[in-house]
Amino acid sequence: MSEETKVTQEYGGEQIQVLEGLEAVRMRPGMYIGSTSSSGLPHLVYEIVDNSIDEALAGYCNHITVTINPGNSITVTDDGRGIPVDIQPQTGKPALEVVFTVLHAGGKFGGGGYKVSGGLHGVGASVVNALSESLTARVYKNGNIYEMKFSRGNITQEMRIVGKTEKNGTEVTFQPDPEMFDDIVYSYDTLHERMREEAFLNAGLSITITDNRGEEPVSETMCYEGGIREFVTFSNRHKTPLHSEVIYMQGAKGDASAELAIQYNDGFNESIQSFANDVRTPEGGMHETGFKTALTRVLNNYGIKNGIIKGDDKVSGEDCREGITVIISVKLTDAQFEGQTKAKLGNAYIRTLVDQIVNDQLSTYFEEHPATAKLILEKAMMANRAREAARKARESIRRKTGLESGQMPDKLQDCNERNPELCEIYIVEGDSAAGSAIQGRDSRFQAILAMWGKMLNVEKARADKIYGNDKLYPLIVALGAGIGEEFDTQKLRYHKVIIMADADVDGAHIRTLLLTFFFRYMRPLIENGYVYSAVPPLYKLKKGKTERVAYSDEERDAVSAEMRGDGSAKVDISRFKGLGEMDPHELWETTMDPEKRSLRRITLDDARRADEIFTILMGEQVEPRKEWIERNARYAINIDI
Ligand code: TSJ
Repeated sequence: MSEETKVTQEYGGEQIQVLEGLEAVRMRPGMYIGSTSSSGLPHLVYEIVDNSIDEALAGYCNHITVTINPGNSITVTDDGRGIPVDIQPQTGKPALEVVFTVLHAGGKFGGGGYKVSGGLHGVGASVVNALSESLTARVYKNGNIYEMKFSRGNITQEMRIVGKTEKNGTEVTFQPDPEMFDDIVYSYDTLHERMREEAFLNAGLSITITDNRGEEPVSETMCYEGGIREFVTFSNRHKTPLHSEVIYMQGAKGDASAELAIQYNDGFNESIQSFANDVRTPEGGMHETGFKTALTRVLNNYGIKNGIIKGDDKVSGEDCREGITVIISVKLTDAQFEGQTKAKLGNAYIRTLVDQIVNDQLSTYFEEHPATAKLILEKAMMANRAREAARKARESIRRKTGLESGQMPDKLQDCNERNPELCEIYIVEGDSAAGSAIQGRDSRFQAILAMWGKMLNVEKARADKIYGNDKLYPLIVALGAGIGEEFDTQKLRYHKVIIMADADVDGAHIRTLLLTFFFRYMRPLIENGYVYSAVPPLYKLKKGKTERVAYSDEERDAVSAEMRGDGSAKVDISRFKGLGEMDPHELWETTMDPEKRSLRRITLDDARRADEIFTILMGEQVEPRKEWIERNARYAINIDI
């Protein structure tokens, strides 16, 4: 910014400065919204909605609406005070104009007079404006309706009064610029999921999301008086709770506040969802650390004080978190997001705040609810015993199979290269596909692991059983990095772990199982971006001697048109039934050759979703499973449960 300002000062024109600020956004949109692929598109909506949420946090707004209009423009409204419209002394322009034309104007404009409450959010209205083909802002304030219009960041209509009103609020409609985004079709589900999250995180705030693109509108209004308490109930909806009441804690110091909601279920997995200023922090950070330390301390202290823990059978942090579902939400004015993906909260004082809240309030809760305290502590002690048993089982397996001898499983056709950074392992389902992969691969750096048969039900199995399972054992040994709390990425033998499964129901099933397994027992594998899904072609097109493949329906149509050319010779289109059907050369050419293949990197979100589907399919509860199967009947026919 400062460099641009310098340059524009030479030109001396304020208007140029504004444009250059927004021009920078159009030059490098990814820097401002993360990505211009379909994953970046929803961020335009979040940037706008954040402003309304700030208004709600300041106590002036109760209801926000988000509407997807036909043509994929978006309208966001709120019933707050309305963006200020008076002329700012420094710029001589209406505040409304500054909000949409000056980069990072929010929180600063008005010389403190219009400071966005708490300054929590990005206030990226100008970024959204720069990336919109058109944008209309209407402010309902002082009895008037003010309107101003823009296109790609430039003013197309100065602010003017267009009518009278008794309402207060802001309404913004924008059309994402197709020049800036690969795809401008909004996903209702994505926006719906995020808005639901915002509604959970801001108790009492009502958010309506509507999709007006179809024949019938689709709409849902979400308002949770219980806030993150209801978020926990929702997260546990497919699980069986250990205690009926959600434990809620909350506190504040200075500008910072924190709230937590906890409920254990009868499963073994740990689900911690943490947020800072309503932004997900998938890699945790100081708020999670503070929580974990305090939880372990409170449980051990309670156990010792009440004679439940005797001697040195103290429970570990992991023991205390088996079967826990917790939401941690902190709000602070100077949030520092760290790590490669900025997904980790770095402010150390938040650790102290959360630790204190949990230490004081959870101890009190346990004193007042001894039955719940006992259930939770006994679960942790059970986990402790199981962990001890697992350790013994592991050692005996090591002795029996020489895990440490470096001997590799029969099912693995290893590669010659030894540097993990250069090595790839393909996990292939089915004998014939594995056979083709073994023959087709480049054995210098590509290893093949064949896996088949129905895999283990990881949800019900505990770590000790997993070690003995003959389906997963070769995978654990081949990767070489251990499992669970012992998992060590330093020891990983391949930095690309590629799941190669068919594009059908069985393939989806295998992928879900593997992702669930990685998510639960080798999570750093996914966090470090080592897991991929191979993308096999769907169609084969033939014209005379020429053969081409296509990876989607669109590509099939395009390639077919291209092959047909001007002539009218017939193009033969057939569907690949499965990987097993391809010969080794074909498989190499289409799916394995690093020069030509495409790989899809699996994100933590993908894995979390897999875990959820898996829980539904394999869990104890019959109702959600029935519902899921009915909803997905067309895909689920072959899923064996
Ligand atoms: F992104 C945005 F700027 F375009 C936008 C802002 C979009 C939407 C849908 C809403 C808003 C917005 C801004 N809603 N409410 C506000 N409130 C203010 O900007 C505001 C109003 C009054 C005062 C004051 O001190 O009187 C201060 C502020 C920040």
